[in-house]
Amino acid sequence: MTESVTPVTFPPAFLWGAATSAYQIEGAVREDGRTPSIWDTFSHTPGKTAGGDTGDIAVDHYHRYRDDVAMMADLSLNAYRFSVSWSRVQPTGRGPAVQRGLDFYRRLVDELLAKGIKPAITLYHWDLPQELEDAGGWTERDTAFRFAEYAGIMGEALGDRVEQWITLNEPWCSAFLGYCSGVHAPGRTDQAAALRAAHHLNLAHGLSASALRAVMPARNTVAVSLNSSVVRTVSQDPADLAAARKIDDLANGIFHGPMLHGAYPETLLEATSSITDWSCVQPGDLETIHQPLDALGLNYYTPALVSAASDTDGPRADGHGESSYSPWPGADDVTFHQTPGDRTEMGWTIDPTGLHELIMRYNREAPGLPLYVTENGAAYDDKPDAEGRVHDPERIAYLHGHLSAVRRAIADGADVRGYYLWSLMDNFEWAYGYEKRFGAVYVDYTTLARTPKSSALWYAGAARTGELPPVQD
Ligand code: PNW
Repeated sequence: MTESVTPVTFPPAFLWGAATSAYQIEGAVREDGRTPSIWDTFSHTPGKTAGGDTGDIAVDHYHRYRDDVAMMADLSLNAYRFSVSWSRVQPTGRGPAVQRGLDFYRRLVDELLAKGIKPAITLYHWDLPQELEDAGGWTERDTAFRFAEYAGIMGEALGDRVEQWITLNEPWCSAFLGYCSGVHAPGRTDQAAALRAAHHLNLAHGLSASALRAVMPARNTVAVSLNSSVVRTVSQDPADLAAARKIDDLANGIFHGPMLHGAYPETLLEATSSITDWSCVQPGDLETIHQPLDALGLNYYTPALVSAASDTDGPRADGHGESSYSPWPGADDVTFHQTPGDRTEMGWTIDPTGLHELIMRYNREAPGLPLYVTENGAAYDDKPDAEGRVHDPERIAYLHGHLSAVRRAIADGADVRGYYLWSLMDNFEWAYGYEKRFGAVYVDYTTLARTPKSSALWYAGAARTGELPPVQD
């Protein structure tokens, strides 16, 4: 998998980070005033997650954060992206903040800063307070305003010490896996509701960006992390290109359209017109959403390959989990194909060229906007050997391939400022529970002991030197 023999060197200020999210690692779900989020409810609903796994304990980061930060420092990381559990801070999703909840994040941030690790906060990584879901969740316009209020609370509490802020993580997953295919919380299967949710997430982004800026020092940056699909076609046939356009609109344009250009793509509005009249878009919303961003976060795992013509009897190959409901409203005439090549444990094809393509695309779409890869990584079936060491050469090859693609994009003129490996350590992989291990650090789920895999040591070498260490095959 080594792509070149010359050293692959990165800019000196490059951020070498790792990422996590609150529900996937914290545990302590009933402590210090926290109330259930939609993921507590969902994971405790029989049949929703593999093995009935929940985030009740997860990897107990809430109690082990000090050791976890020390481990990051040992691995030479200079950046860490984590998310805040909204219902720890505002248990009902409204009203005054719970001090003990805020205190946890302040302690975590202070620990990071003391070790020279730059924190990046994601405000929403899918764990909506259950009370807000009971009031309609993201299908309800008011949720966007509640989110802005919460953003203001966080900005006020930590804006003096955290420079990098991310409003939403992968709003596509929240809207379409949560409200359309139902494989994620809250598990609803309603196409019109999902499109409404997408708009309200956009609105939440815009409102929260303003709320943050109103209370934070001007040097701080506000970004969003999109899962930004790379959509390819099996042929250049016009019908296949139209199919790709449809998926690109539903995956990307629906979010970056309003966020970067102040409008939904016309082709999206047309393709979904039999599902919704988009009356949820009220006067002024597009201006609110179209905020100047300070940076854009790209999460990338695998490309999509589509063609026209329905193949509704065949297995769906879009890698979005098991559901008889599609997460693509208005796209029943599109077929997803498996991209050829080696795959990770998720069944996701490994294709670093997709990451290069994606970065160059956003470099064109948003000229001058600094870019970060806010997630990239792979799940493998890792097991400790007799000495307790975990060898994961496949993950090293994956990281080497994708970091080389990032370096190529920088050489081609893209302003990529950092990379956050998903994930720092093995954790609760949503509907897949603890079955899928994305960590650079291995977690023993009996003892919760952490052991850096060989990929973590390899990545530490890159972070230390700013150069990718060689890959031994
Ligand atoms: C992202 N899909 O999730 C999330 O941001 C992480 O929390 C997660 O652990 C990681 O990627 C690995 O899955 C995704 O179906 C989940 O396209 C599903 C999809 C994409 C991203």
